[in-house]
Amino acid sequence: MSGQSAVSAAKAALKSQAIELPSWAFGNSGTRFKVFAQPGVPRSPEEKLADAARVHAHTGVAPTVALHIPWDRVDDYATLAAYAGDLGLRLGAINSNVFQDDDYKLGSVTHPDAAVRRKALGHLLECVDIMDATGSRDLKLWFSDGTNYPGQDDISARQGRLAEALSAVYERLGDDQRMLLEYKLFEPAFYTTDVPDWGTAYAHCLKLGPKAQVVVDTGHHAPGTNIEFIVAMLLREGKLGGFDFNSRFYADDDLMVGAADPFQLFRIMYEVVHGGGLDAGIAFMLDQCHNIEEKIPAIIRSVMNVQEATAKALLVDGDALAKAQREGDVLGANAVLMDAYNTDVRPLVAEVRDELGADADPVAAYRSSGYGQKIVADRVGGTQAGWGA
Ligand code: AOS
Ligand code: ZN
Ligand code: ZN
Repeated sequence: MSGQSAVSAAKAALKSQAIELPSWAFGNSGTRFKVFAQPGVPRSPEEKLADAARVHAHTGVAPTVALHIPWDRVDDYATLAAYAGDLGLRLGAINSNVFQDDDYKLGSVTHPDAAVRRKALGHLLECVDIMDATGSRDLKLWFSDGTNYPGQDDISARQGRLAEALSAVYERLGDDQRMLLEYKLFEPAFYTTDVPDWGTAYAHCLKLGPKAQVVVDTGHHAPGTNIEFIVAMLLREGKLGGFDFNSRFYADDDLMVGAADPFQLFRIMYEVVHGGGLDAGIAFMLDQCHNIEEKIPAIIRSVMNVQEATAKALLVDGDALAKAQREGDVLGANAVLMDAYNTDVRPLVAEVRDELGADADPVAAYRSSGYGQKIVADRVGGTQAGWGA
């Protein structure tokens, strides 16, 4: 492809990319040491959607919002979906929560007590009811289930209990719905985690069928893990359902995607682009918490980081790379990738946003919009929604 047509193709692909925002990123969050409350944060799911609409207005590529149940519980989900529609948004993945209840101390769907397992399954099925009302395609499942001590429970039996619950949820899914199974190395369980890695998630999804796919949360791996390899493998097998993007320095830090390691994000997006994943229905979700930084501009920055990494991945000269690889030109092949990574794509993505009717400089546009001051003035009183609220 000539330079000019490569740029046009990249622009077209960037215009159709959709990055999903997590409702909880707009609320207060923190660590187990302290939640630093910020003025102006949303007090309701509707206000979270209003903030998300600002992010979409400025970036042009963030049209969907993931909900977390019960943090975003409302009486009528169809009304909430209609409200999202009025704001120019759609409701995205429904995230279940079987980790914030005293009953789940020893697990949820893998708990040794069948009554607790039934309660957890009831919640997961309720989440599918909510998907029916919101028109959401994806149910995102993350389980905190695991054990802290050797001998605490039967590792294999827990896998059986997990499979049983997943299969009941799978049976309940509609034709156009999917379940996305998220893995995480550890935490809150420290000895065993029931879905600790992509292999475990993949094995369950493979048995379940085509509507079950794996979610790669970029913060859920051991240091040094080659995440792009996992992405390439899952994509080859048709089992990459989505991403929870964020950055980690140490554990599940949930920092802004592309902040800690933009090169890793580029390598991941290169595998997505190369494997045909931009048009494969993959959900490009953020899963972040903005504990000390201002939330809306941080989310705008995160969307831009994903977009810039995607742009660089799209600019990799595939023909030159394939030729260098065929010829065993190790340095040449590496140089092709590095040339794309080292390209300043900021003018390109600014043009894309401009052509989408968004803002060339979204953070500056947000700052000059006065929205930040308005929500601080308007949102006084009431209980501010937050992580875990
Ligand atoms: C937890 O570590 C996971 O990343 C989940 O995606 C979780 O549901 C989300 O982070 C909201 O807390
Ligand atoms: Zn996640
Ligand atoms: Zn996480």
